[in-house]
Amino acid sequence: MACKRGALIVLEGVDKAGKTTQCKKLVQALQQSGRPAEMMRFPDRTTTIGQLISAYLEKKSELEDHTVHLLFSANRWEMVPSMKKKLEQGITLVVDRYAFSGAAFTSAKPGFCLDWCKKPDVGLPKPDLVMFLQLSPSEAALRGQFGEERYETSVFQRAVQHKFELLMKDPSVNWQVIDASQNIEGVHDNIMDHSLNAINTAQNQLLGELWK
Ligand code: FDM
Repeated sequence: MACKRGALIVLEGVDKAGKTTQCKKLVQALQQSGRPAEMMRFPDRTTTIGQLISAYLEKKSELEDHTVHLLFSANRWEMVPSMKKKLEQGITLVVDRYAFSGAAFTSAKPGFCLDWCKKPDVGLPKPDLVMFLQLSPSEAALRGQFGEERYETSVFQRAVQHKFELLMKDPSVNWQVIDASQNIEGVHDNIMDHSLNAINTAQNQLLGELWK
C-alpha cells in the first residue's frame, strides 16, 4: 500500500505574532513524536526569483507592484513539484506564510482588489490547515520596534490585518485562529493540537487545490 501523505500546514499572521518561532517548534515536536516533518517559508529567498523579491523587500531595488505580486506567486509555484513529492512521501510540511500573505499584503496597497490578488495562486496545493496567529496591534507594539524592511510599519500592518480578516471568511479554507498573546509554550500546545488533527485527517484525503 502507498504510504499515507503528509499534511500541508500553514502559519499566517501579522508581524511579531511569532510565526517563525512557532513553525520551528512545531517541526521539532512533530519530528520528536516520530512524524516526518519539514519547514518551508515564503518568500523562499534562495531561488533566483526569491533573490529578486529579497532585494525588493530590503529596499535595494524597486519593482512595479503587480510585478512583485506575480513574483511572490511564481516563487510559490516553483516549489510546487518538490512540495507535492514530499507530501506524497508522507512528510508533513510546515509553511511560514503562503498565498494568504500574498493576497493580504498586495491588496493592502492602493488600487488592488483582493480578487485580482488571489488569482495567480488559484490551484496551488491547498493547505489542510491554516493557523492565523492573532495579535492586536497594541500587543505587537509591546514586542518591540518594526524592522527596516518594506511593509514594516504599523499603518500598513493594520491594513494587512483587515485583508486577512476578509480572507478568513472563506469557508473553503480550514482556518483556525490562534491567540498569539499567550506564552510561547501555550501557543505551541494549541498549534500542536490542531496540527495533529490535520495530519490524521489529511492521511485519508487527496490534496486539494486552493481557491478552486
Ligand atoms: N509577503 C510575503 C508578500 O508581500 N507577499 C507574499 O506572497 C509573501 C509570502 O513579504 F512583509 C511579504 C510579507 C512580509 C515579507 O517577510 C516577508 P518575512 O519576514 O520573510 O516573512
